[in-house]
Amino acid sequence: MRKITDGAGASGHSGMAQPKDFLHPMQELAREAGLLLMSYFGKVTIEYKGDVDLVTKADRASEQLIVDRISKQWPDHDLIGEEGSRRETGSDFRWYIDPLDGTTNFAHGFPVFCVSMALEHKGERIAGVIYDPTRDEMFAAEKGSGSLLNGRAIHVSQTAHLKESLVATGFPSHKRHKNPNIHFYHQITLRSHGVRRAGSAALDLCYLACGRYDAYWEFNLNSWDTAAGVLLVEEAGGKVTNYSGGPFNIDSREVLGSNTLLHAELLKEFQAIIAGRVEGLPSVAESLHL
Ligand code: 2AM
Ligand code: CA
Repeated sequence: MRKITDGAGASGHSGMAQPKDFLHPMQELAREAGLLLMSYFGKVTIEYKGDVDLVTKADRASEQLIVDRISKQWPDHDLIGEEGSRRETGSDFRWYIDPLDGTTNFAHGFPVFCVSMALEHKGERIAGVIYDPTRDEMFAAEKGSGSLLNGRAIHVSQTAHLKESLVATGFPSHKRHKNPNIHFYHQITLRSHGVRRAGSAALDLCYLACGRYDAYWEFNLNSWDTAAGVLLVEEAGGKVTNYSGGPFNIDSREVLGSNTLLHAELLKEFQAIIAGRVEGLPSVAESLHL
């Protein structure tokens, strides 16, 4: 097991920094933020950040809590949070914080949302934690050490064919007219057991990591949506790339994850959809036998 030091535990003998486990404090913080979200759940006041991009008091309170704790414990670490928190000092460490992933669900009382946090060291994501307070499910991964759900190792599914798979995707809450995902949704629905769109990218990635889903894709996500979840999938034996099979990049507008076994088949389907080789939709009149 390889652990990364934050330099806080320098040894008197060797002068070498001692390994420091970030996962434990990260999980404690995610749980605390998740419980804070629950105290607002069902009684939120909705504001509008953009077009129909909902933001609630809970998003801001959760981010404030997380940023305050990180700043106290690791004052020299950089961070980026969905609700606008930024610290960019050139530190080797950088946090990605999504204080409430699934805000639209949360605002409507639909219990699919979570807290997501990842920690990067010298450009490599080394730890990620996602906590779903509605089910008390704590997903955690450390680079090189596997993924856990409530302390137990998790693995991606063994489903080997798209036609036997359950897949997930998501749609953004604004600029919906320009999102091409409905075409992918249609085609993959025709070729699988179904495509779910539950509204939290971070939880979608967790569910892929623990085998509830066999694959997942989405357009136009931000770094805080994917940073922890992608590590969870990879550490659980899954694969995450862009739509051409190239390496996933944290700033990429494309994320395609699978249980590894399905990846080649999915990439083939995606290339066909991008090239326009698709099954057309019957007209409404045709479907209704009018
Ligand atoms: P949020 O709930 O934190 O906003 C929905 O499938 C996923 O997309 C959620 O994880 C959601 O995160 C994210 N999302 C919602 N609106 C978005 C937008 N306009 N751009 C990018 N991601 C968005
Ligand atoms: Ca988010």
